[in-house]
Amino acid sequence: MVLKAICILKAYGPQEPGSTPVEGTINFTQEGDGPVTLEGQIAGLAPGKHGFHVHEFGDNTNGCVSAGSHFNPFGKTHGGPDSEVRHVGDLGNAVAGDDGIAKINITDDQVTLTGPHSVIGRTMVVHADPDDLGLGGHELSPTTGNAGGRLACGVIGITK
Ligand SMILES: [Cu+2]
Ligand SMILES: [Zn+2]
Repeated sequence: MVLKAICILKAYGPQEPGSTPVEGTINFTQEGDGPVTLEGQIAGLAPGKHGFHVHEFGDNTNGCVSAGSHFNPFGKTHGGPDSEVRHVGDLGNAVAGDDGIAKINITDDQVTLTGPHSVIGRTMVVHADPDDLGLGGHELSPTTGNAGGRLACGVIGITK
């Protein structure tokens, strides 16, 4: 069985006048209990790396802030997508080109759309700064990768 989900990322709160709003679409696909594929793009970013994670809650009451921390059902330390020790939600960085567009093409074997640790109903967040994958030596490296503010986010929902 193929499971599918979609996330529409939007910016909340006041935007800088004249700036392009950060927005994006990510499509999730999973066959059986295999790895999840994320495909899509995010526009309106500054060129370079932007932390990209699944956060715990699908709650946008206070914009992206109420999404809580990185989704971490196993109580691990923050890492990168290829780290042995990582949060389930740690997908590393979205990398924007000079046009401000980050193309997303990720295959991940910890994110899942099924079972008790499904990411459906949780929030994807794209950040202002690079995720240091836990290696930056900043006090926030072991929890957030020191990825800075939350530029845009969206709840992961079931689609056909
Ligand atoms: Cu995040
Ligand atoms: Zn994390």
